Amino acid sequence: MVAAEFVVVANRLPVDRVVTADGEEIWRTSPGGLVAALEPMMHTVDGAWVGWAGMPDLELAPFTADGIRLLPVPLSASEIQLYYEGFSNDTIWPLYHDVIAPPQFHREWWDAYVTVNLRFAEAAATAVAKGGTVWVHDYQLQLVPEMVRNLRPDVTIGYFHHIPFPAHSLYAQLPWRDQVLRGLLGADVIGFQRTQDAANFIAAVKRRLGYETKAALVAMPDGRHVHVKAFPISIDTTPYRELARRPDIRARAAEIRAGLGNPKRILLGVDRLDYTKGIRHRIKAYGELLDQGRISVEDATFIQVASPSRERVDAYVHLRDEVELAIGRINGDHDTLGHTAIRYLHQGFPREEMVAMYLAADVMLVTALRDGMNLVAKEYVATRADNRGVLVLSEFTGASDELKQVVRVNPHDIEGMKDAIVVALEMPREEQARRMRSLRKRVLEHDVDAWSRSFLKALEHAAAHRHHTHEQEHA
Ligand code: GDG
Repeated sequence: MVAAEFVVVANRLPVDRVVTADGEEIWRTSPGGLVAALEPMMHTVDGAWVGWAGMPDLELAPFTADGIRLLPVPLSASEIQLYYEGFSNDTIWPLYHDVIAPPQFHREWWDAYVTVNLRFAEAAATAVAKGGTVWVHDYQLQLVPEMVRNLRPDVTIGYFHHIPFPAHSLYAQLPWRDQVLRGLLGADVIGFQRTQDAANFIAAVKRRLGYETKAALVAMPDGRHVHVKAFPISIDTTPYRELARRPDIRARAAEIRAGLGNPKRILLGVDRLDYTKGIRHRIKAYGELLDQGRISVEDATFIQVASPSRERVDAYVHLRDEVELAIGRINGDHDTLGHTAIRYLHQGFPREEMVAMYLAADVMLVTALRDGMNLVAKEYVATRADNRGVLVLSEFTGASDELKQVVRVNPHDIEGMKDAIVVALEMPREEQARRMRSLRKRVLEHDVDAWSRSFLKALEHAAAHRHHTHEQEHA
């Protein structure tokens, strides 16, 4: 196998298995943000992507999909349970999202996490060319940077963390807190979504490992310097802007409104069905507005898309029950034969349909209790070419550091959220336009391409610095 100059390591390969019209099974790259961000890079340099193909016990040889070289890492059914559903999604995910749900600590989950991280690290270390670059993604693979460094001290390593990094008082609960910090510090550059995440990480490193830090640099005992910084992720705005212009999709948006009985306003929420997204709080606020007669179903219908997620993790099973019970009650109390309070869709949709919903929505509700960034907020903004529409945004999202002209909410404050929803529903056109113009400027200028370029620039800088230090030491 030819060694790759640039290796991406992520839990999932960026492909889905699809069956073509003539019955053939093929892999097609999934249109997710990360692929969009890295695709140009994967084509121009000699790149490869290490990840899991999404199915248990599947041993696949390396293959190419849409010109991207893919190196599948197999996971057994039991590893999926322990490493992925267990440690990643039931220990790290709740702990790093401020313990909104109680994290579960199990030693056998941790053992599987170490084993699987090593498998990913070995695959990357085998694939990468001499002096090449490895870019590791996200909380499922926090030990990979150190493992790759041990196997391949010649390569430059980046790590990007897509979710929040918690305050030390919470992080300290993790029984393997020092191992995880050391795992991450194997990288040359560690990227976070917000400056607060980077600050929390540096504080944990100082406190737990006692390493010296100066501004954004951690001085390691082996003489390396690790660069820790915020690189707020964004979206590829092009498909959203293009779809939003298409006449058929604009017609579909009108059809959606008509299908709901032409309410005066449409409110929209789009989330994976996850307890971090604040779906229950949002529903409660909207339900109370109806109960109190501050709005009616003719005034404002609420579409909630809750795409199925992590359905084998207990906390998600309970969440679904709670959300569906609450929605059932509100609809039962307030629906009429012509109008519905909440149109709830526990389904995934093609991107075309998502954009039609964004276009139909007068008010977008992003009320996460904690969210690394939240791309939905940016997608909504990208589609609003006519500068209409209002974004209600939780201050606990990474996006709220960048998007200032929103109706900002603390989702724990139900009264505050009710007032914010009313403000959004009643906002005059001119004010909507004034705010949306500035939101669009921010999102269109700071797109995912700008994000990956700035991260890669930091990595190049780190590589140059490492080579320089290496030469000095060996002069
Ligand atoms: C993690 C962090 C961070 C959702 N339902 C459908 C659908 N989606 C798409 C959205 C959006 C994406 O999924 C979700 O991204 P978010 O950023 O909102 O949230 P997470 O999934 O939690 O992502 C987050 C992100 O990583 C990137 O670093 O921002 O904080 O938690 O693109 O549009 N897409 C389609 N159908 C659906 O039904 N097509």
